[in-house]
Amino acid sequence: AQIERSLVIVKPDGYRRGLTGEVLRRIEAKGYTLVALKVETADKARLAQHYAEHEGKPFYEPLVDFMSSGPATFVVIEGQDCIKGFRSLAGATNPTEAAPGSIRGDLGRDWGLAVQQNIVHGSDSTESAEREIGIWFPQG
Ligand code: YYY
Ligand code: MG
Repeated sequence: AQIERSLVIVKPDGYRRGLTGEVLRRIEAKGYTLVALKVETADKARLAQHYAEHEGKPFYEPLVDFMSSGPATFVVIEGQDCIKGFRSLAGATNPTEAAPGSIRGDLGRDWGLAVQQNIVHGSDSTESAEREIGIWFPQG
């Protein structure tokens, strides 16, 4: 257990649906701190870096198209074990399967699209968090 930072993204679907405040509220209610925050339409070059592990998978192209489709909110959060803790707040990747009580379980659904529009991203390890924070907040 240690104080960590994680990169959270409120994805374009969350932004369009007006759920940014609701996601930030849950992060703060959990006791994590907001360290940095910006609203930006992601460019595909940075998204390619961010999602490098998924390159070549069937959902990769629709994922990058979706993620660059409009503004998203990029947030660095901090707290004890916040990487695992935020993944728990977010719920399972597929919003239909995500447990009620989680962000994806309470607020997400299957829209019949080529990619899961599941409202949030959260880093999955300390290595990913460091790498992803460097991509979206290169100035530190
Ligand atoms: O970390 P997490 O976001 O929960 O899932 P990943 O397996 O890293 O996939 C990234 C992103 O890709 C996911 O949030 C939605 C989309 N996706 C998809 O549309 N269909 C899949 N079968 C797997 C992932
Ligand atoms: Mg992931």
